[in-house]
Amino acid sequence: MPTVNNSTIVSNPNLKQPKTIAIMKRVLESNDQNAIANQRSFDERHILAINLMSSPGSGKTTLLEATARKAKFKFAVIEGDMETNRDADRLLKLGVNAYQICTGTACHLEADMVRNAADQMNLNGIEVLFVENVGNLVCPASYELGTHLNVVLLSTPEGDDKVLKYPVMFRTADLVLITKAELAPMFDFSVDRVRSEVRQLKPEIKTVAVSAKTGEGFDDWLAFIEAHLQARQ
Ligand SMILES: Nc1nc2c(ncn2[C@@H]2O[C@H](COP(=O)(O)OP(=O)(O)OP(=O)(O)O)[C@@H](O)[C@H]2O)c(=O)[nH]1
Ligand SMILES: [Mg+2]
Repeated sequence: MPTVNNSTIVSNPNLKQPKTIAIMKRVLESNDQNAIANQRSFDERHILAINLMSSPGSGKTTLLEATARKAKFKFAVIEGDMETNRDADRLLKLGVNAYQICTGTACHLEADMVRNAADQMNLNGIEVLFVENVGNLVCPASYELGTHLNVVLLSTPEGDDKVLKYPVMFRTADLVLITKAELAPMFDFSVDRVRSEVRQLKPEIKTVAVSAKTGEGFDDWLAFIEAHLQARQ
């Protein structure tokens, strides 16, 4: 087994077979076509679509709950989880127009799932459509959904070393939200380290620290969305 820096790399020979590579390429190409169609449909309806991605439990749904309490713009949510309607139910309870996708075994959303969900929803008057992806810091980064913006969350209990360990995900980001910011001292989490590593990957990405408990950072989070809404008018 090959090793790098004394660590063992687990290699699956099947993934390197030309046939497997060709199938993956076709899946991604077909997904890209669906994503382009989604974006055209969002544009026609003047909807700003935002893909929220992060590890499980880093605070995506909590961010949306807090956004529902503070935002002036009208938004709807497509929720992606492997099982249960729990996240959509949390938002429906607050009066948010939310629709749950259960992916079964898939660890990410794909563009056709988002299209089917959007077709089931009444999006009249909606200005922003959030898509909460399945909790996973790896796979969702490879599947375009047709959203206009990617927001990647990193919560303080996960540790401040994650940006360069999961660069594919963080490179897709238009905004990085450091969530559970009030817990940073408890987890020796350095916001400065994350900011600097995000800049190292992609200098133009903005990083905002937020806390759903204290309200820290929410003005900046809402201002980010408002600025994109205005830019599209
Ligand atoms: N202390 C603290 N806890 C938070 C904050 N935001 C979220 N949490 C907690 O973190 C836990 C997970 O939050 P969720 O919003 O469900 O996380 P998620 O990213 O939607 O999780 P999945 O949908 O399973 O991927 C909950 O117990 C929240 O109460 C925060 O700002 N501070
Ligand atoms: Mg959630």
